[in-house]
Amino acid sequence: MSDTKKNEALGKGGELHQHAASPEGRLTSNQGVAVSDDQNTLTVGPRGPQLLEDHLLREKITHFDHERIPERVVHARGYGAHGYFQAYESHAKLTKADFLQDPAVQTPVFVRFSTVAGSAGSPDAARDVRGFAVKFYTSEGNYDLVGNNIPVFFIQDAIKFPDLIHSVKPAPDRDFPQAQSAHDTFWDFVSLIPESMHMLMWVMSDRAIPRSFRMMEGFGVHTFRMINEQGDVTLVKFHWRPKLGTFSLVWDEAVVINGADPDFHRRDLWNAIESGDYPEWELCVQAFTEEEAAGFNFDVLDPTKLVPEELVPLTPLGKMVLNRNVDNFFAETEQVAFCPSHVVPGIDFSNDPLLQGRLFSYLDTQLSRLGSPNFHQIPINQPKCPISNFQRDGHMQTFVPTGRVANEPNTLDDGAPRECPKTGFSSAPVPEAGDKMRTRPESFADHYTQARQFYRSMLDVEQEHIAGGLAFELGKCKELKVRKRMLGHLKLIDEGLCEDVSKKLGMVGMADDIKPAAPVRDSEPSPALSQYKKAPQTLMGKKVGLLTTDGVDAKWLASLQKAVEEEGATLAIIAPAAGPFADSSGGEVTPDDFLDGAPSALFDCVVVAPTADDSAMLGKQQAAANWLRMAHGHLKVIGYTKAAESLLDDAGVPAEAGQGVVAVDGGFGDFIDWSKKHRVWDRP
Ligand code: HDD
Repeated sequence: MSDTKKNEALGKGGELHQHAASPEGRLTSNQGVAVSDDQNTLTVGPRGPQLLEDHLLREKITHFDHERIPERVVHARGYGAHGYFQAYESHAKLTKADFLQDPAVQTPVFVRFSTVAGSAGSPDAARDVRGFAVKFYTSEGNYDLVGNNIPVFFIQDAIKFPDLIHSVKPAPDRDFPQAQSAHDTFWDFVSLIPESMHMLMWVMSDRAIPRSFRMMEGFGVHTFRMINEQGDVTLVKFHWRPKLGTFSLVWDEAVVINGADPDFHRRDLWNAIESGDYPEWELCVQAFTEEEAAGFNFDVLDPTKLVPEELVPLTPLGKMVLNRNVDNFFAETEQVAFCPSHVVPGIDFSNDPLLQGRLFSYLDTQLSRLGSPNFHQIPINQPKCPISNFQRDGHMQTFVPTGRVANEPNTLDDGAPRECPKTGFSSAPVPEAGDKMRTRPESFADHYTQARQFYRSMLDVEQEHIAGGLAFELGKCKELKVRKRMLGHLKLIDEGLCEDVSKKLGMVGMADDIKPAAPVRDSEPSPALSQYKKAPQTLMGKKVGLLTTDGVDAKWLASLQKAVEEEGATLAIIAPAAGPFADSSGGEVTPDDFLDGAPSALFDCVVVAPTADDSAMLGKQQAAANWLRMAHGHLKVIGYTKAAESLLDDAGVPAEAGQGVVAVDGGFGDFIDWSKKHRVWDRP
């Protein structure tokens, strides 16, 4: 029997690997032997030494000792979920890829979001790029779109990747700082490679501190090829657009969240899926021809450049919905193995030198991380279509191929798999010729024009955040030469930006004089690059924090709950203490959290509604006053009841309706309208 038949016989999608629980609920060893006592080791007498013969102890402890596998060398901290992708219509004109043909077909997907620099236990809200990796289990095999939430990258050639990552990871001598680029080695390195300037603008912007995985865009970064049935080739850039819009934290809020809830992003995703509020993204492409690309004033093979949407608009292909949390984090999220080289017929690579290097790196890393060339047999990695070939053996082989033939071609086994020249994967027949060389194309030399375009396309507040991010990070660099070099680059990007950061660092006029390799050009701003210019006014998917106390008006509470839910948001009730309390009608209210455990940083907007007595009492407590002050400082919309006025006074928070601090006794309309703006950006 071939591998295929064997797999079909045993079931697919991993079912064959699920170990059956014993019907009687028996606890067994790994050999299936029932265990009579799992509390006590085998000893000589009640107080005597343990016996080596205790095979149950040895099996259990040995397995435990080997539970960990190497964490990912980058993107170690991540969180995944299952779902499906569905095309809106047939995209046969663009590609023959089967999962993009039939709008009736739902293709299963597994998605893993991640941070890049931190180790597996690092906090979620670190300032960092976010990974956005999608595995499509298509009928023609697995397709992995391994992208980020930022459309460009730091480097142009994969040979620099180990240097980049070594520079951002904790310094090898002292092993800190963790999950941060705010240190000398990183800024020393990037300031020596001007190609990183565009990406640095993105990483210092709000994009690097997303509010939620659900509110993040995703990008394939590189230019890829799509090939249709007729063999026509189109160049494409992939985009994921979140249904909820793209939103971010502010830096000070992120710092608080990292302490209060290091699992902020994974908890948010898990909760949303558990409650049936399924996150959704639209997959789009920018599609263009080789001829069009030749006319752009940047090279589409350069991964430090993006194609402005004003130049090539997005074509929506379909939607992705995440609707199932994993059953087991290790088995699924930790063992999932993405490789940009996993493509299906109809999708192909370009010569982007960063992509070409990635095609090698990922397969290689899975071998060290998962320990075997059979990692595709792990249920989360198994295609949901038949696998049939003559690759054999290796560590942890779990398939049981039968028959005497393991070579192709052969005439001995009729059931043996054969090539499919017409339908199998084939590369776009692109002519290539040239001398062997180690060089960087001239067309990759302009490192500042798109960095400038990005910065100048931002709203004032977004520009302030970029300057703030840069000042924070460079301020952590102890080497003045590194700061000066970076200021020199900033001067080339935008003189105003350089001045802002120089002032914050107390280093005005100290920027190095840097000569760009190619002239820096002014381009039209691209409004599509600004997160908040295009942000939808919505509360969908957001979280409203209510600070209230014993005796809260039951009717009022129910109507707040209703108003929040009608907007697709959730209400979290925060009380001075963690235990249940009574509302005005004597009904029991169980708070979701309590003051000491849930700073207002965890919510998108807040309402304060203590009873009059409690308002006075809370006003004297630092925790309550801070809760409000912090919400105000983080530019959040604050709703308050009449009884809360003294608390606002005590906290020093002015009750100014024009500044998004609104009364909610008479209804929630104003509060909801303000909250939909996400933040009160012009609050002093
Ligand atoms: Fe990478 C993981 C995304 C450049 C080498 N990368 C990894 C993951 C994402 C990306 C999302 C996590 C996948 C998961 O959740 O398991 N990487 C990118 C993007 C890049 C990029 C968008 C540039 C456009 N990466 C890149 C280069 C190299 C690597 C240039 C090496 C030459 N990346 C890796 C890796 C990782 C990885 C070492 C670590 C764990 C893994 O692959 O499975 O091979």
